[in-house]
This record gives sequence, structure tokens and C-alpha cells, in this order.
Amino acid sequence: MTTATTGTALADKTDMQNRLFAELSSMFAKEVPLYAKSLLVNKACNETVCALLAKLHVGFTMTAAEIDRSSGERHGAIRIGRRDEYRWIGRLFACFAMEPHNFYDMTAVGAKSQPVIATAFRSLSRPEHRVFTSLLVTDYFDAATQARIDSLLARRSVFSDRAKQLIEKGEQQGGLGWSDADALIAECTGRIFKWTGKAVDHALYRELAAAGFKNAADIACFQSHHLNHLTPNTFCMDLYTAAMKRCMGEADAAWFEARANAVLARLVQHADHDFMKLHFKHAALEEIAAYRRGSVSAADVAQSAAALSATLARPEFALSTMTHAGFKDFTEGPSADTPVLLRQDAYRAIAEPVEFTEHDGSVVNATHTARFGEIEERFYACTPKGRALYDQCLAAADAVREQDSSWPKRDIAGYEAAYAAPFAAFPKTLPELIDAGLVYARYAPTAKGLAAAKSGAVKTANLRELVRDGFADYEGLRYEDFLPVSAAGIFASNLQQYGAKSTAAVRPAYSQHMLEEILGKPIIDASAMYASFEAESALDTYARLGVIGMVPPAERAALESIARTK
Ligand code: OOG
Ligand code: NI
Repeated sequence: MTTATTGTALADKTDMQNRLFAELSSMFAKEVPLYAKSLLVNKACNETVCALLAKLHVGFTMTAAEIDRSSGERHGAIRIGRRDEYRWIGRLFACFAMEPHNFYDMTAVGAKSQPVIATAFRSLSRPEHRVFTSLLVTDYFDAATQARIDSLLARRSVFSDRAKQLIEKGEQQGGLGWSDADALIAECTGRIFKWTGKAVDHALYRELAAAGFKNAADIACFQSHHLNHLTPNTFCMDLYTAAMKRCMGEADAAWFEARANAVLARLVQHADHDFMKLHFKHAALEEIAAYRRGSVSAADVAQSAAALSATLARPEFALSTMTHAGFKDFTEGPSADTPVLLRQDAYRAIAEPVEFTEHDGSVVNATHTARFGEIEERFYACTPKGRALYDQCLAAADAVREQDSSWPKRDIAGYEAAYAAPFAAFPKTLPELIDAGLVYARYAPTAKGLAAAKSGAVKTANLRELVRDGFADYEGLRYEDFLPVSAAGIFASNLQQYGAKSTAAVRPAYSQHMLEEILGKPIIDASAMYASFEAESALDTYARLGVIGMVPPAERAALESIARTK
């Protein structure tokens, strides 16, 4: 904590961020009852996973509070209409230490293109929350439609004067005291990100939706930047999706139990120390290194699956009795056995009542589908080489699925194997992924290494040898960003719209530079950051182990120049 010139203690920005997301989560749970229930399902699945992992890794523990925290929201998404609003959003997130990372041009993802460009706001280092923030580009439309959208958007004011004052105060002071922080969070949940169920211009809404632009209608006709989803974190994607299908009434108890059995058996096989480091960031590397190998039998797995199945049969898990539009048929991202980037799935958007006010003041009662329930599991961040390989594998796997779109529903095991086949080009373990230069890692000296350094016993500046000798440890860097093609897939299946071409006389091109001008600040290149974290950690490890002088000059210069991109 630091002290402001006014004498008020300033709140820690990461603490503010945690509180903002907790409040957004309870706002969204009240707005979307299915979301509240999905959190319960996720927690039940994560508890099952943690109990098995505690048997497999003796010494691993998760308190109920830790499971609760790490089963919560990991990202949200909002869609902004105007450029000045977008700049305010950037300034708002900066109050919570969230900075723009990466440029996503959703107008350029082929057939799935949408009229938005975007960035994601998150903390630079070890982020737990992020918000995918789109900006509607109205020049994607023909001139007449553009004028109608722009004039609707011009009339709204999402940020109150109070919110703007608080943001300015935060900028001037370098932070906010807790009472101001709480007031700003209340502006977020009470207005900026709140669902109102009120909209304007149903005629424009209908036209945009009919032309494949429901996404644009979701922005242009509404009065706030309502959250369209908030995505919790699962420790086992396939268990959660199976549980949701069971609870939503798409699969029966017998199917669930068999599927849970299969995915938990797979989890037990693959959940080595690297898996633990990736999924449980609250545990220190030394703590994880000290876990002893326990044993989990087939009977243990079967018992877990049966117990979870019994839990999900309880009335509070009967999501089938609630209004819903079903669960997606397949998971986006890499195959289940390829631990890179992220896997995402979702229950589909529900139709919600909306009251539209027309230009003449009359009211139309209609419905709108935009808000859905995503889930995610994050894996290793890819280097550019890894990303290129991923894109190649994904295209081949998508082609397999597109040959027979009913496959995932009909025969999940057969479909999984076919989807995984093109990903065979990817190694499946962290050491192999690092050796192949496909993912980023972070290194650190161990206590043993530091002791050896004191007595001059460390004789190599080769990271692999340092790790082998127990002088250094490492973790794979977790991917903290988004995948536009998965995002487009989620958009598409939720809105039941598969993208739409520009209707402008000349299709405009969009650039990162444009979005930076709108924000008034640079967008951080996440890939350069992963590389710099890796290089810095390597240099720091060499230095602390007293072997920096042994690093070949060319290697050292290369590491220093990557580390300096920060
Ligand atoms: C953005 C979707 C992007 C994801 O998980 O890829 C996203 C949106 O629906 O507005 O959240
Ligand atoms: Ni999302």
C-alpha cells in the first residue's frame, strides 16, 4: 500500500481487480440464473478433480476457499459502440491495473468475420482476470446503416459524470482509496456493465439480425456495455462439459458416469508435476516439487465418477428445469491431449425478454439472445513456431469435424480420437514442448542450487543440465490471452450466425495502430512479453547460481535483447 498526497491510503490495484470481478460475478449470477448454477456444477467437478489429485500427489491440498476462488471467473467479454466510450473503458480498466494486450481483428477471420476489432485488458504479470473488449466498427456497413447505428449510439451515455470523476481522480492520484474504489466498482455493476433489458429501435435490431449482424444489434440498440459472458475456470474441461450435458438433460446418468470414468482416468494418467504447476498457480514450485507420488486405482476413479454422478442427481443441479438453449456440441481449441493455449466450451445463449422503445415512443416487447455461459481451461503459451503449428493442426482437425457435424454428439470417443489425430504433430509433455521450441517457460534457481552456488559447485550454464541436477526448476508459462478463431466459433454457435461480410462500398481495413489511437496508449504484444519473461528468468537463474559468466556471449546478448523488449 502506498499513501496519496491527500493522506488517504490507496487500495492495491490487484485487490481492486479481484473485488471488481467478484462483484461482477454476483451481478451476473443474479442476472443469469443459469450462470449461478453452472458455477455450482463447476465447483462440484473441480472438487472431484482436486480430491483425486490429492491422492495422486501426496502433499497437494486445496482448501474449500481456494477451490472456490480458482473455480471462479477468469474472463468476461463486453462490446463497445463508440470510440470515446472505448477510450473511457481503457482508462477505467487501468484503475484496476489492467492494460490492453494484443489486437484482434475479428473482421478478418474468414467466413466467421464480425464487424468488431478488439483487445483484451489484463494485468501484465500472472493475470487472473481479463476482459475481451470489442469495438463495433460502423464503417463495415453501408452508409445508410452506418448513419442509423451512429445516430443511435450518439444518444447514449454509459459513463456517468461520477464514474468519469473517479477515473480522473485515480489517474491524478495514481490510485484510489477503498471508498472511491468501491464507488467505482458500484458504477460498473450498477450501470456500465449492467444488463437493463431495455433497448431502442426494434426495426434496426430486426434488420441487423436478419442480415447476420445480431452482434452489432447487441451493441447498437442497447444502452450499456452489458457483460455478455463471464467465464469460469475448470481443472478438467471434459468432466465439466459432460456434467453440464447431464444436468441440462442432454445426457443421462449412465452416460455421464461412463464418460466421467473415462476422462478422470485420462486425467490421472496425465496429471504430472507440470500439470500441477500449470493448474495451481497459488502453489510454490518447491511445494509442488515436494509432492510424493501416491496411487490412484481404477476403483478410486470409478468411485469418484459414481460419487459425482450422485451429487449431480441432487435437485439443486437440475438445470434441465430452467430455461436453457442447450450446450455446444464440441469443445473449441486443441485436442484434449495437447496442452497448449486454451480449450473453451459454452452453453448457448438464452432468449431473454427485452423492451424496445421506438423513435415515436411506442414500446415493443421482444427477445434477444446474446448472453451465454462459457467455460475455459488454460494451457501453455505458444512461441510463434508453436502457434503456427497449432493453426495448421487446428485447420486439419476442423476439417475432420466439418465432414460430419453430428459426430461429437453420436460418438464422443470416436470423434475425440479423430479430432486428436491431426494434433499428433504436437508433443504432449512440457519438457518435449520446450525442447521443440513450441512453448515458453519460466526458470528459477532451487534452494539446492543456491546452496551449491555458494560453495562453487554449479559448473554449467546450460538450463537443461541445471534442471537435471536439481539446481533449477521451471514451469511452462500459462497462456493468458484469447484465440480469435475459437472466439468466432463461440460467437457463431451462440448467435446461430456464422459471420457476415462487410456491406460497405469499399471494405475498410483495420489496424492495431487505429485501436491504439482510439485508446490513447500502446497495445502490449503478449507474445513479446512471454518471451521476455522467459529470457529474464533464464538470466536471473544464471546470475543467482553464479554462472552468468559461463553463458556464451552470443546467447547472453540474445537473452538480454529479448528481456529488454519489456
Ligand atoms: C467476445 C468473444 C471473445 C473468447 O472467449 O474468445 C471471448 C464476445 O463474445 O464479445 O470472450
Ligand atoms: Ni469468452
